[in-house]
Amino acid sequence: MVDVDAVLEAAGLKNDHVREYVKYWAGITGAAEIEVVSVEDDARLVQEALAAGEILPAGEDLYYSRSYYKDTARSEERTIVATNNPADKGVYNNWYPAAEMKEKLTGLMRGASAGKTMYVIPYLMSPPGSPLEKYAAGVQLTDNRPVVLHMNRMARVHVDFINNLHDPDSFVRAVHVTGDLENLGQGTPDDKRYFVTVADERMILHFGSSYGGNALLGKIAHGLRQAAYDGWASGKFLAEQFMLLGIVDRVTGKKYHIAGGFPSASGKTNLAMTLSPGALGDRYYVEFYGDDIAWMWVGEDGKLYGMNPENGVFGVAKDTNENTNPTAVEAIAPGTKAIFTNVAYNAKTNEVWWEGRTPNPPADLDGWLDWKGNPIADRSPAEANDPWAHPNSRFTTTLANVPNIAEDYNEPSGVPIDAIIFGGRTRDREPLIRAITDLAEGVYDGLTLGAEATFAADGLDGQLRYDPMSMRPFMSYPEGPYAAHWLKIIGETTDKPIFAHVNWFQRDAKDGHFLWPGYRDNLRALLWLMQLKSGEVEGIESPVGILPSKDELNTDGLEIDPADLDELLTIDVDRWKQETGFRAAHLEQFKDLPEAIWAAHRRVAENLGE
Ligand code: GTP
Ligand code: SPV
Ligand code: MN
Repeated sequence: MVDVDAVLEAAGLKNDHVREYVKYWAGITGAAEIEVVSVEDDARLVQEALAAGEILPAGEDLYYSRSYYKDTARSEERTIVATNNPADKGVYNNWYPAAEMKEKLTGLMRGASAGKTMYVIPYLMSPPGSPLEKYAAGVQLTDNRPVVLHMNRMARVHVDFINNLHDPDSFVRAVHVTGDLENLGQGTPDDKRYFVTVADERMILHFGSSYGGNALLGKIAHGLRQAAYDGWASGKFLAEQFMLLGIVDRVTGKKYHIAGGFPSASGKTNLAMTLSPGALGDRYYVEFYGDDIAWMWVGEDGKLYGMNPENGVFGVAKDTNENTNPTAVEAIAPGTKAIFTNVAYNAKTNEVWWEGRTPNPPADLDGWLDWKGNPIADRSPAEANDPWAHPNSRFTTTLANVPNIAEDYNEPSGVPIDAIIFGGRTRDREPLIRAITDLAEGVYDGLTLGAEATFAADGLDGQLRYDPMSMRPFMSYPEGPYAAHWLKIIGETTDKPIFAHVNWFQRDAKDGHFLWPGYRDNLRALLWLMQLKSGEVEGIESPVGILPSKDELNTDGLEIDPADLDELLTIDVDRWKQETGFRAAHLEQFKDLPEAIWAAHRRVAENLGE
């Protein structure tokens, strides 16, 4: 048994509550060694991981990692929120009693790190000094070195963050045990993976994965599930799966900030990293704050403030290239210490590749391995069309590497939020943008956000898979109180953000092409929204919000078929009436939904002539 006290003392870890916590779980997991990590240790840990073959070189200060082939994405079915209060059960949070889950996870973790090093990662999910700092401190324990390397990039990692806590007992206890990945029965009735947030005890227990949100516990387990619960329990803030960006107008000198929720893999990273379309580039400049999580609170001046609790980007690799996302390409260039996971790798040249990186895959197959590590050159004809990279393969890089990172991204004050936008993948009905000025109607719109039903989700034609506020997989408390908490927080502002629903994914009914070019041109819709808010344009009232008139939308240099633009800026009332019925059924699932939300629903239905 390791002398935990001696190791923690030598590492300068002074917090007695942290010491007790580490000792307890070191005992349960049976780890052979304990090591406290600060970000300064990264270079050494990288060398150790390279020497052990856990990561591979991928160019100058770039690294490649591969996860077990049955462990390549966040698992929604195995994710649980547990508390001591059965009233915390919601429709989406997969609630279980805390005592049952703690016992279950303790059993699974017992002895499961035997022979391994348990890394102690003190972290902060906020800029130091933030008004929400007390909700941001955590200590992750993990028996997996590549997970440590990812945490060093995604969170602020330093022993000082938990030595100097205002309340030394107020930190999230986040235990990650990898488990025997080859024997966990992933996807079978005997699945042994459990990803549990014991929200009212601020404890996270994840067993059975080394990938992404399952293993980097600062990110969605703490940054979203735990923080959303804390924000509600304290009545002080919102924690949402939102991107956060700034728009600088070089002519007027004004700066706007927009936060927005799009379901996973629906364009948050791309929007937050976007550059202005060429013709507008002299005037407008987009600044990156965050691409996956925003915490929002009301400032003393009555404005809504927001900040990105993360310190890095865990971005979808697929289709990332110089045209779609040049900023991302720069953020993962040689020298950035970025880590690529589950993309294709060339063992001879150390290059990486993924679908959409270049129009065609490398012609010379020599040395190329697919994401599972199998040589591409040895593929059978039946495998010839399999992707080289996993569709959910990702890159990990720190915020400081993003070329358009906002100068003030690390400021504890956060930034005032002018607008909150929602957007999903919707092939019809949803126009390019519709603005909503009423608070309850804005919250109602977020609660009815959805993305198209795919082959995986059974649904009626035209019906969405609803993903309220893009939080469906991260919801930690019931939906009725969630809506009430939104109304309360934004209701406390004296300078309200404007709401809007955006859709970059509308398609032509006949040939299926995207009506809107998307990517950089998305800025045009956001600029109109800022002009509407400041009264520079009026827009056109529709039953479901205010739409831009064709003259108001800045189309300088935009290449679009005028008929497509017409369609993007009109409302299909019949489809909307059908949607209203689906929405009522969706909202009826939620207990204690505030009357203000139902009233908003009825107003929209009446506007449509229902
Ligand atoms: P998570 O990290 O999973 O939460 O996802 P995200 O919302 O950050 O998604 P991301 O920005 O990585 O986008 C996912 C996919 O959407 C990528 O394949 C993009 O190429 C595609 N995409 C993003 N923006 C647009 C757009 O404006 N138009 C079109 N057609 N596709 C887009
Ligand atoms: C998502 O799935 O929405 C992500 C990736 O952002 S993960 O961190 O794995 O949840
Ligand atoms: Mn996400």
